[in-house]
Amino acid sequence: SSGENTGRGALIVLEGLDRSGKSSQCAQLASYLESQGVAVEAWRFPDRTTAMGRMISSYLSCQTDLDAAAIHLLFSANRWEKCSLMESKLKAGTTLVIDRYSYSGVAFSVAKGLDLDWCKGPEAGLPAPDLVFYLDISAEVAAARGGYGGERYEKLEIQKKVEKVFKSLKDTTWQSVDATQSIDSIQSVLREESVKAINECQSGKQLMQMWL
Ligand code: Z5A
Ligand code: MG
Repeated sequence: SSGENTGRGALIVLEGLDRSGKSSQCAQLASYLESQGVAVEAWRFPDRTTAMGRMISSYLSCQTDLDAAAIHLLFSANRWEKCSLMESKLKAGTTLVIDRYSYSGVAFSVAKGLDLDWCKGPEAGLPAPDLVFYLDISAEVAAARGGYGGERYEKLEIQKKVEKVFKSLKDTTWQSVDATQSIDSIQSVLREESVKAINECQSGKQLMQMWL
């Protein structure tokens, strides 16, 4: 063999309020990176396809009710059940672009009244993102975008509280992007910054752990 180490993939997360544009941006970013020859997969949390994911989905669509602490732990467990796969993909050189992560987990539960440190606890030790794009939009402007569906948190009052918590979680991995710009303008920022992050990971930047 050449003895070359091709380096690991980057963990890139998109966060933001409902209707901030995360899903649209994730899909476009992943296909752009792929077109550039990057090994990449687009993921999302909650992953509604697992047994735990189906319980979460039933809760979000208001078909079942759950204690706030119980649903918090389910969202977290839904990330933990994908943890070893996440790590092995990253180690094998695949970049992951993930729609929502631990920040959403904490933001929604704290908005419902749970304690911040308690909420962070079960997230600690998950792979930490190398880069978080926070798609910044006010709850009011987001609400005006086609209106909300019928899921549990799709209400202005809740979204306003979530926005406040999100902003308190900002750390050094975060890049806030003005999400009221055009889809294309936002996408070009995401592309440029993602390529930088991927190069850093390729050249040996260590994978960190969440909130430890
Ligand atoms: N949740 C939680 O409590 N705990 C957790 O740990 C996790 C999640 C992971 C489901 O999430 C709920 O679970 C969520 C948080 C909670 N509840 N809430 N709120 P989800 O990810 O499944 O939610 P979603 O419904 O798929 O995504 P979204 O947040 O509603 O939307 P988005 O992905 O941010 O936006 P989008 O679908 O890309 O775009 C929305 C619309 O805006 C669409 O019509 C676009 O065409 C339009 N759009 C997008 N960008 C623009 C720009 N730049 N300009 C104009 N219009 C735009
Ligand atoms: Mg979405």
